[in-house]
Amino acid sequence: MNQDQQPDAQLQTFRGRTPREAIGKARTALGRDAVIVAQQQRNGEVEIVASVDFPDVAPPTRGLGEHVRSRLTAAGFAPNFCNAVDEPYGWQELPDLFRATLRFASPGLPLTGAFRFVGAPGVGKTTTIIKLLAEHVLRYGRHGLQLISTDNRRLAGCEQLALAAELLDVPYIEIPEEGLAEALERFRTASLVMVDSAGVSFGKGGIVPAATRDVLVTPAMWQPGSLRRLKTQLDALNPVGLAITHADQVDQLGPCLSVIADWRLPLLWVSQGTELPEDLEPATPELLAELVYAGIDRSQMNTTFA
Ligand SMILES: Nc1nc2c(ncn2[C@@H]2O[C@H](COP(=O)(O)OP(=O)(O)OP(=O)(O)O)[C@@H](O)[C@H]2O)c(=O)[nH]1
Ligand SMILES: [Mg+2]
Repeated sequence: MNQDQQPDAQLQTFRGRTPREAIGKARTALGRDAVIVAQQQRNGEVEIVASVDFPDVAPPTRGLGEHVRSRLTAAGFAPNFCNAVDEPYGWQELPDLFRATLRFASPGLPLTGAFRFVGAPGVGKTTTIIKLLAEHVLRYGRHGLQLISTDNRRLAGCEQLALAAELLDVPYIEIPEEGLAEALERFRTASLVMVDSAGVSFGKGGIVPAATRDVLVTPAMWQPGSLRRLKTQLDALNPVGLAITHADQVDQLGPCLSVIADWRLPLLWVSQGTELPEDLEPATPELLAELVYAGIDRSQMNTTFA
C-alpha cells in the first residue's frame, strides 16, 4: 500500500451557522488535510462530515507524494512544477515547498534607488506604486522621494498618479519614455524614484531599458501562455522581480506560480485588493501558502455547497 493512503478514513461531524463556519471548525480540528465528504442542513444549521483520509507524513521516497501532488494539481499547479519538487513535502509544509521552488527577496527588497513598474495595460502598475509610496511615506516620510510617469501619451494616463502625488505631497513629473534617462540623471540624488510606465500590449513593442530596477507586474488570473508571451515581449529588460496583483480574484494561484517558478525571478509583492496601502504585502512563502489553502477551501466550498 502506498504510504499516502490509509485504510480507514477518520470521519467527524461539524456544525455551524454557515458553511464557512462549519468548514472552519473542521479545519481547526482536523487540519488542512480535512476533506468535506458530506453536507446537509439540520435544524437551521449546516452540518458537514469531514474526513482526514491522508496522513500528513511524507513518503520516504524523493519527490512529491500523490496526496500533495493531487492537491497542487487542484490548485492549478502545472505538472512541470510538481515534477521539479524533489523533496517529499507534506501538505502542511507548503511554505517550505514554495521556499524550495520559488524565489523571494528575503527579508524584503529595500526601496532605494530608481524602480520602474512594467507590465500589460490595466494589471495594477499604478495602484502598486501608489500603495508602496503611501506605505513608504507613512513609515519614513516623504523626504528624498520622486515620482515619474512616462504614461503621458494616453488620455488621462497620468491622472491617477498625479492625484496620488498631490495627496501624498510627493514631487511628480510626467515625461515621454524617451526623456527617462535624462530625468533619472536629474534625480540621481533622490533616495527613491518610482517610475510608472504605460501598459505594454501584445505585439505592440516593448519598453526601452533604463537605469532602473524594473518590477514586472503580473495579475494572478492570467493564463500561463499570456504571461510567457508578455515576458518574451519584455525580453530586453532584466527585471529585479515581480509583483502579483489581483490575487483576491482567483481561487487557483497555481498557473501563475508555476510560470514564475520557471522564470526564477524573485517574488516581491502580492496585491489582494484596491485598498491603500494594506492590500499590498511583501511576498513570503507563508503568505502564498495561505492563499493556496484559502483558494482550495473556497473551491471546495463552492463544489460542496453549490
Ligand atoms: N481586485 C483588485 N483590483 C486591483 C488590484 N490591483 C489593482 N486593481 C484595480 O485594477 C484596476 C487597474 O489598476 P491600475 O493600477 O490602474 O493598472 P495599470 O497597470 O496602472 O493600468 P494602465 O495604466 O491602464 O496600464 C484599478 O481599478 C485598480 O483599482 C488587486 O490586487 N485586486
Ligand atoms: Mg497606470
